[in-house]
Amino acid sequence: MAAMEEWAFPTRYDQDYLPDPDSPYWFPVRETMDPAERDAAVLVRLREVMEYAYSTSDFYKTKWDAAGLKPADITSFEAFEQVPVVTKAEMRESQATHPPFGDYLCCDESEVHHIHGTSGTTGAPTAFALGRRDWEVIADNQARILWGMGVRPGDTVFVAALFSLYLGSWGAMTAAERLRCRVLPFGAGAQGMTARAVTWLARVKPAAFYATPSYALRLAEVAEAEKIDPREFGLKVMFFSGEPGASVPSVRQAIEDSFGATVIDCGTMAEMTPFMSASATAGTPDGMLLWQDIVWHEVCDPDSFRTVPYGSEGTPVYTHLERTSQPMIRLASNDLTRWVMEDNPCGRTYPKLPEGVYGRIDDMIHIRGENVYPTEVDNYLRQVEHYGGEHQIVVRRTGSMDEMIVRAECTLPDGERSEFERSTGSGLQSLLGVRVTFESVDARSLERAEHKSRRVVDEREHTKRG
Ligand code: 8LH
Repeated sequence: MAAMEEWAFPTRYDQDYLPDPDSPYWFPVRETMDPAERDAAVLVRLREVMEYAYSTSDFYKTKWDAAGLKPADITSFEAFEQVPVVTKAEMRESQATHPPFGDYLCCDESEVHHIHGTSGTTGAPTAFALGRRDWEVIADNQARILWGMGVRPGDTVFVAALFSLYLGSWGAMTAAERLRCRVLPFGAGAQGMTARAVTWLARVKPAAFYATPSYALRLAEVAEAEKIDPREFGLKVMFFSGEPGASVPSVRQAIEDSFGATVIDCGTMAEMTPFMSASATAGTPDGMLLWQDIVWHEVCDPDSFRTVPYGSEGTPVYTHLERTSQPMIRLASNDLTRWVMEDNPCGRTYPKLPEGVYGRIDDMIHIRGENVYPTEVDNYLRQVEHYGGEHQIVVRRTGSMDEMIVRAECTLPDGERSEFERSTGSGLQSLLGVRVTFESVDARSLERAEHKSRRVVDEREHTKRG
């Protein structure tokens, strides 16, 4: 086995490197090596990252001292699985007592190059500090993943996501710049911007496009309303992150049909930037591969945080292998997925999430003993004839009973919807195994997402979040 390319910690990549233009891989060795050999190298790296975090942050030192473990103890993955997970609540607490970045900032504040954060709509915001060297490494990591998606130097990359605190847009932009692409940082969210995006896409005809899946569907609707066929944009690759969608079969199909481009799912969490470390490739376009030499991804039992066997479902737990500013070591995602290890058509020897990330544990609707994933409703409705493209799920308690109301748009006139309502309602009920009150509303009457969609309104007191 040849040596792993640029495998050193702290990482510094050659900023002029580009792969052989005919190679599907950026780093052929790291991407296609025997997974057992890669895992052995990762285990050494995990110890190095832990040594670094232990010696540079009170947060990790206190946490691991309390758990009675030292970085030097991490001589096996079984030992690593004993490392307590980091939660978002702990980070919020750390930032409250050590503003603004918390005591898990492992570099000097003068090294901080970008500050991003959570929107703070559901509580105190969290700040993400990204070091100067980390930013460069992130760009390199994600340029490598874009290469895997089939994006090439000289391609125009249209970034249609919020340019603000959100890291998705910036991460896509810096990666495309490193790949020597032309970036069009269009953004999203301002009034009238979607119609302008249609004009720009039709004029510039970019090769690649980045957004949330909901936003791509919204864009297709706006284009169609303006009598422009989104296929005329000539897009080759559309890559998505931020929410489930690109791996939800009917959503993926709707995007592919509208735009005629390859749909790629990617994305972990903003804290985990390079967030594209879970990503499909041009040769393995379905699901997401876990690029284990960039970020160590575990799929774990949500109670014990021990990894579950391949083939099983669990919650992703992430560890940075190359970050030095705010390295996350066993960050609990609270999401749900299933992982497998099989031969990937693209030749990369990474594990895979065949159905992507289905959703967040706390977005799953628990109703009368059943668990309902909002994505199941989305996937079903998109296959129904006369569905108008948007819906809402309301869960409320009436007396002692929980009730689920699905309100979906319908393209038929008001007087002609009884069969649509009857068959869609009963179809949903048998799919989900719970009673559903189904209502239709006019097409285009529900709000469209400019960013991530929020379709569930849970009015029950006991599930309300702070
Ligand atoms: C996803 C996915 C996906 C994210 N499939 N669910 O966009 C990537 C980063 C920048 C991001 O969105 O970070 P943020 O705002 O911290 O949100 C992370 C959550 O978003 C994550 O825990 C998931 O619930 C969701 N998510 N990408 C399904 N491809």
